[in-house]
Amino acid sequence: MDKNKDGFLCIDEWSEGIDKFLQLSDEAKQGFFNFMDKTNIGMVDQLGFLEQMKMSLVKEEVQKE
Ligand SMILES: [Ca+2]
Repeated sequence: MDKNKDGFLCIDEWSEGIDKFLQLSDEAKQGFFNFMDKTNIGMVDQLGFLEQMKMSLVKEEVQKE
């Protein structure tokens, strides 16, 4: 995902990476990117993203809440 190995995902890296997990429209990907970009730097922390993906997958399996 992180092509230039800076530890962050820009929107292009993000968009390409998301395609491997989910089928989303460009608008949805942009919205999700903005949601994950908590510091508004135009980049998403790759580890934070992978954690989120893991957590959401676990949540879907467990369905406790
Ligand atoms: Ca990068």
